[in-house]
Amino acid sequence: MKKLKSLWIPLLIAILPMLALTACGGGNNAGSPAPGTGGSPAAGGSPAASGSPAAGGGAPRNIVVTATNFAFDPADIQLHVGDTVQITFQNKDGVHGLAIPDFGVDLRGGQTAKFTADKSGRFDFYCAVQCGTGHDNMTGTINVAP
Ligand SMILES: [Cu+2]
Repeated sequence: MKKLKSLWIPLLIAILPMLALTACGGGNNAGSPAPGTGGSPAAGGSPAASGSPAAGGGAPRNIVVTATNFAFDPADIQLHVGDTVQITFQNKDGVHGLAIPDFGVDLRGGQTAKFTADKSGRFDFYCAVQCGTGHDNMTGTINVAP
């Protein structure tokens, strides 16, 4: 018995550091993506300094239009010339569509489109699905400021 115990202790001493090394290796692998992603915001730091990251970076504005029976929310969208918009259309009540002919947008529920407001003015949008008695009232306006 004494000989067995004396064999186990060196074995444990040999195994424990290996377990510790494995744990450390895993930690290093998990950590390595973080410095990579941390590097890119530093490179793109200048738009933040301008105070308007969305405008400076050219990132699309996300707008969600929700339809109910029988209205759009929002029914009035304010943009500036040059804005790139990612517009998502959702049906909350009923089945409707969103058509913005001036910008080539024609969406059904759950769909997303991207367009650039390349001209100033007031542009109507309306429901693109014959949805019932209130269908003709389902209109909205996009106001693009110069
Ligand atoms: Cu409709």
